[in-house]
Amino acid sequence: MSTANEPWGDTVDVEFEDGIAFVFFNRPEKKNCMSPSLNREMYATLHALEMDDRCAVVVLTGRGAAWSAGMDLKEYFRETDNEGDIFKMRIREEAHAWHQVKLRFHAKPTIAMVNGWVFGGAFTPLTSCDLAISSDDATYGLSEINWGILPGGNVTKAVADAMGQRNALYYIMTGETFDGKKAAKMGLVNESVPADQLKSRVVELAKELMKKDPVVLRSAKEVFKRVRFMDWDTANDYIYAKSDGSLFRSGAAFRQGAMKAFLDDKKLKPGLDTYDGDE
Ligand code: ACO
Ligand code: V55
Repeated sequence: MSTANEPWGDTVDVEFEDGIAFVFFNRPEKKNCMSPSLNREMYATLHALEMDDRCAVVVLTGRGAAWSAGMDLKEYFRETDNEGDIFKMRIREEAHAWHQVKLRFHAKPTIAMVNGWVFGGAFTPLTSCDLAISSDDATYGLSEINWGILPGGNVTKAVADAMGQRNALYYIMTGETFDGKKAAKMGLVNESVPADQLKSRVVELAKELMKKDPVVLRSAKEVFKRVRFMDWDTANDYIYAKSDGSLFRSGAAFRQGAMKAFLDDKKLKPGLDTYDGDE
């Protein structure tokens, strides 16, 4: 269903193209840094897209020269420094919720399309996207140390997870920048491509994801994101439970049809291709 009252339009914008929702950080004049209003609008936007039939895949990107220059030092930090405790905690909660909760476990597959600057607090939405494709000329930095804070708001945890100990500590402690190629080498993004191929590569990847059973695909990513923090026995039990649950919710026609196409009709090699439903 498309929604009558679309929640984006101020600091966030959305463009639909062949099943892809391109979600833009849309404060190009501020290098797309994240203010409390942007955080609220992002949550509402991502929440609405889960129920929007125009969106099969979410692509998170930025307008202008930046992907996102991190937290808004003016509106998120300095202007809230002297607010009361509960107000401040709520500003943080909203900053956390849209990417650590809504984006990380979004109902649709998510791809970060990194077009430019990525600083500090932007590393968490980046690592919350399921997949990430960078432009070679994007510039990344854990710049917190350069202005006197440590990487907060789960940035430290996100980079421990996505960059490995040596790389994470190097960039946490030096605040040096690195480019898209380096980000790919470290595994922070899946791939880095020349700027003029960024969108076409992302569209190609999104189309590949659109061929899968969407319910099972959602469970596959959710299971992955949760099991890494579980012990082996709990993980094994949880994986079976989610696997059964996802087949129940999807109707399991995809799985049944694919087995028939492979085992009986010999029309499909699932090692090499995705079942297309017509085989
Ligand atoms: N917070 C607040 N305002 C910002 C931010 C930010 N994170 N990033 C950019 N802006 C604003 C600038 O203050 C400027 O505002 P103005 O036009 O009102 O003066 C506008 O965006 C344009 O930025 P410039 O600095 O003029 O752009 P330039 O191309 O020269 O530099 C760069 C771009 C390198 C991204 C620079 O703006 C910068 O260093 N930004 C801060 C990056 C950063 O350290 N972010 C915080 C990470 S730590 C965290 O997120 C917790
Ligand atoms: C950051 C820091 C925060 C936060 C979100 O370093 C991001 C990035 C200190 O608080 O709430």
